[in-house]
Amino acid sequence: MTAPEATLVHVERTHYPPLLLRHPGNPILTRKDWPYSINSVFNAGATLLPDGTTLLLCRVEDRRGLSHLCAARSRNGVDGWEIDREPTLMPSPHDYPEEIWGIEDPRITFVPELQRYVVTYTSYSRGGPGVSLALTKDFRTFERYGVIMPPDDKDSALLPRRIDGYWALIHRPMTTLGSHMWISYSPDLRYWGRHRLMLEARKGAWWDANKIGLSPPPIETSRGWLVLYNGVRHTPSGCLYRLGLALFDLEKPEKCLRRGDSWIFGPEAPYERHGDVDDVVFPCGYTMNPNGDTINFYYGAADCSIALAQAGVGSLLDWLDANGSCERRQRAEDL
Ligand code: BMA
Repeated sequence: MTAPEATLVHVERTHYPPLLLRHPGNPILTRKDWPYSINSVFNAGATLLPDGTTLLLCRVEDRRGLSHLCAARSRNGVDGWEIDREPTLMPSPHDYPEEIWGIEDPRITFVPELQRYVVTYTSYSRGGPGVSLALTKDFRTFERYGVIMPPDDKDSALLPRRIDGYWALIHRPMTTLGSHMWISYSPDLRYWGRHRLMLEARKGAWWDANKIGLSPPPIETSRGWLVLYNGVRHTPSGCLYRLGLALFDLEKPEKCLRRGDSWIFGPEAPYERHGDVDDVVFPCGYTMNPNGDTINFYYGAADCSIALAQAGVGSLLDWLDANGSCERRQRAEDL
């Protein structure tokens, strides 16, 4: 006898206890919420402001297909969003020609030493996507540093403190080796060097075989930098974007301590499965609740809306202990 559908769904869920729990109000922001005409809103950077307000710096795609960034603020990080009436940060191709086709996918890092938020974002140039950087105190005015990593490069975020005296930037250049995560160092946020391969896309049938890239900025824990990354698998019907977990050494962040084998979150809900780009979950930001454990991940769903999922740092680390293994150390000739 065939089991009723509800039972099948239940059985499937018990086999894979979810680590990231979707908010019942998802998607929490869509184009219908916007005070001006847009095509879509997705892939938002996130941070907490000094008064506890959640700020999302959202990627907004206009009806030409070009993206800009727009800030949304909420007291509880879930609803009651106050959205800037006009774009907050527009591409400025006159001064920054690398932004000719828009700016996308911001990540926000608050840097105590600078008392500034550092925003890294994709600048879409004629040569492809590159990494740009801007500083802000209030998300109203920005000091642009321009492009800091030439194309093809994206999925970047700054660590919140210097490592051994140098700023550290994680990013995802596309090289003939593939689309892997790298880390680079700088004395001043402008000049970057000491490039190191950090985490590789796997090969063959793996869920993260074709491309990987940093999702939100790394989360500093007592055991290491906890990194949520997006992994892409090419399929005959398109790309599948899912999320994996890895842990890196606190003082040598290119050193991977553990990497999970399976993905921990993938497109399942209808708003993740169907949109302008089907089957995409793409977090660019997180905030930490006052309890110091619950993380709010803000993710773009199917390149159409913003959704929220929560997880505990402790449970993510426990999962890595049970399901992760030590990465093979990179050999110098890999570079
Ligand atoms: C990636 C990025 C994201 C996007 C995703 C799915 O390469 O460009 O901005 O959400 O593709 O289209």
